[in-house]
Amino acid sequence: MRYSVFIIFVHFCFFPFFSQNKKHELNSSWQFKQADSINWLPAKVPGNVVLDLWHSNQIKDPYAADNSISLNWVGEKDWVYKTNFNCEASVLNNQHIELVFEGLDTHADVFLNDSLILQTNNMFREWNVDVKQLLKLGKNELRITFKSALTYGQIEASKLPFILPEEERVFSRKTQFQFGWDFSPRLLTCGIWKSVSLNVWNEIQLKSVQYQLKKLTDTLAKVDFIIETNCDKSGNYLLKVRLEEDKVASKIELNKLLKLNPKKENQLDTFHLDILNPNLWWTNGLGKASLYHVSISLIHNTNTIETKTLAIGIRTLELIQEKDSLGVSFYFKLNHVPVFMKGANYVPHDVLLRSKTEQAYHTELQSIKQKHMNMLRIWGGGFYPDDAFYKACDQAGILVWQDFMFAGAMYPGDSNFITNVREEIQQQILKFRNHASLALWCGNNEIDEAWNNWGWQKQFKYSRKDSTKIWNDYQKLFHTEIKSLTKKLDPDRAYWYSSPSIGWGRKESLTQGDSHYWGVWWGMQPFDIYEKKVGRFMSEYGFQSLPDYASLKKFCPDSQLNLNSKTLGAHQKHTKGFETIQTYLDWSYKTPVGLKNYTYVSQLVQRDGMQIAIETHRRNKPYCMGTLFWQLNDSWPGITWSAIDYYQQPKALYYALDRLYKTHLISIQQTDSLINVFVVSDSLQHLSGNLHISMKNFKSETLWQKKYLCELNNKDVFKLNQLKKEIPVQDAGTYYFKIEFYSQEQVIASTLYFPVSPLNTKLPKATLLIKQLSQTEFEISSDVFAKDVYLYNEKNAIILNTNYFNLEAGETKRIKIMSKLDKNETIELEAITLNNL
Ligand code: BMA
Repeated sequence: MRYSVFIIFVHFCFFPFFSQNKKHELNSSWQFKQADSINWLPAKVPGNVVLDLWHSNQIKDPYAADNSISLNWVGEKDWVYKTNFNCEASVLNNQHIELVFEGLDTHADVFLNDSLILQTNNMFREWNVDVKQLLKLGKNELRITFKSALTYGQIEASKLPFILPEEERVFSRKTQFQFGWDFSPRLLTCGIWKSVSLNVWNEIQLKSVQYQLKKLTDTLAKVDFIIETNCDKSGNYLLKVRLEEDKVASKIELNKLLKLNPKKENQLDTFHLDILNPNLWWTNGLGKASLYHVSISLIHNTNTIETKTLAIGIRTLELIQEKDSLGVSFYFKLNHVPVFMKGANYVPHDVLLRSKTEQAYHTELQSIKQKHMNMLRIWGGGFYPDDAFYKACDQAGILVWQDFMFAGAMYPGDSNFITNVREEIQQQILKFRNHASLALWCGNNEIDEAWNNWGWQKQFKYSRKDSTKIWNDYQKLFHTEIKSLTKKLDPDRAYWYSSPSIGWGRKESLTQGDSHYWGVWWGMQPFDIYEKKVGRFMSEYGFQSLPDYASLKKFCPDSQLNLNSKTLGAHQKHTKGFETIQTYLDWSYKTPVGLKNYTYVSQLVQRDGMQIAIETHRRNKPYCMGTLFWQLNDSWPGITWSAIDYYQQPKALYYALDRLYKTHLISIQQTDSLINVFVVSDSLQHLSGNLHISMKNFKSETLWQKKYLCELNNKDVFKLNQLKKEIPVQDAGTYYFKIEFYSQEQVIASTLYFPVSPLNTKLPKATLLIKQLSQTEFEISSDVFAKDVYLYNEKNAIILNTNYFNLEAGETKRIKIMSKLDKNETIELEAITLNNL
């Protein structure tokens, strides 16, 4: 008896065959210091040096006041992080022990018990070191030195015979916008920005699973799972694949015997599966984003060694670029249906890389879904999103245009740099390629355009030889290396070299490829130029506004709440930002008194501009098949092009998306003699109904009205020309049109249209009545037509179901507070309307 107990003990301690593969996090007890200091301070991992300095009271809140501008020194220094951790026999006895860094920012030397085990140079890569031989039973020390990315950049730049544009940032594979951008401050972090762990395994490891759709008919989806294993020991293993659909009881379970050979790295096995009558994954607005949940387990005898789970969406997606009479098309076909893309550009959620929870991504994507979007573009100057972002997009039916992280600069082409990038790209492809929401890989943001149009050749006085070398390096990276990696590892996904492919100053930018139109803002052209500059796929255009006033108060001391203050100056990163806002504001509005009112009007200006762009792009389908405004969100509390500010407060533009991106849109365009009414439909269904047009004065009395039959075919644009001379003559500043599209007694779409700009609209003073119905519900009405009613509470930032709306005389509108309130919290609403400014 005694003997057998001993045998079992030995077996478990020294031959832990087929035990579960495990991950032990090493995120606790970290300390940090400046390299030449002796004072260690507590550090948080994942995190970075700026956050740690702030939390240790060494620097002031970098988001507040003008504190960020005095933090340059942080990026100039070297920093050290260390932790001690205990290693127990249960860890040490595993055959493979790997130290895994999910993200190190950026130039790091890693020491385990004083041995240099790793040198890193890319914050977008995961690093994995075999530490079995170096780990000790009991106490171990992990120490990481981070060298300044600025110093690194200087050294690398000095090795080249020419200057690369943006040379301080291009040598470091580090998030580029931290070096300073026009929507975000210069704030250079370093540190352990993602989780650290010890991963242990024995005999066999499930390395990756790749999902591939092989064939799709109405009744059958043939899918493959390509399973990659690492194996030390020959043997028979069981692979169990389980697939179940979201909220549907039926499931498929399949087992497969794997015969694996020892020491055969990265063995691939393919698993075929037939799914009968599959439910397809559709984008928001076209159908359900059906997902199948797959779990793949590796089993030996009855022990589960490792399990991987993924959610797959069954769909086909093609990027169609075909020559036509006007140029070359650029649109996506989802399950063989051309889809008009409606969305925005997504910038990093935080310049200080603070982590974001799965729940926060989910809430964000559900809100985006409610705004009828179906695509986001992840901009190439930031960082790759978390897997949780992609999961939330899969669930919400939002496609993702994924840039690789290169923006507005020329990058080196030496073999070390290329090898480093190759590894980064490979890791990102493997990480995201199974997601239904991933639409396209894009090489970079605005590099092709910059090289051809931004005057660098002159500015940097390149010789012919230098110029050829820089351009060849560009082509090597984006036209050869990255392209071939995407083709090899993710063959069914489209690859697009650069967004945009042609700069906005050139006419071809409007006849082919995707287009960034910056004639508005950068070119100072009026908003109605958008009506003329329509490309095949508008992937960037935008206009700035100030954040919500309650948000301004969060980072700006009261004494600084004016446009000329140091604080607001420090939060406006565009050199002519305030001037540009003012110029456009002057074209349509009176400059209001006080910052609160200015904030409000700046948001109306932004919304008006984006409205012209979005409506024009949608009216022009199928010539134009996508509109993504710049930019959805913010990386810090700045004065930027965003639709939602850093504190998650929606701006007027975000609320306006309820109408602008809705499946059916009514849009008006005036000529000298006509009022053209368009009804745009993105629906797959035919719809017939009536279009009611009425002309009303500001007491909301009807001056004229007419009804028209309207037949909307599948994804159609219906156009009606209304002669102006049929309409009673009136001073154009005294009335508005109300247009509604009714089908089966329901209002499918509606809009209000003002024949002249707000500056010339003679709005009467309005008396608004706000009645509180419950803690979160209100009713609001007005004695006369009230334009752009903005409801707010200065002390509490709140989100409402609707805001910046119009109220007709006598109309009562129900308003709901959507933000979470404490049980006994009472919020009073105040209102601004354009009538009373
Ligand atoms: C776009 C982007 C960014 C920039 C924005 C606003 O083109 O690609 O580089 O922040 O313009 O200027």
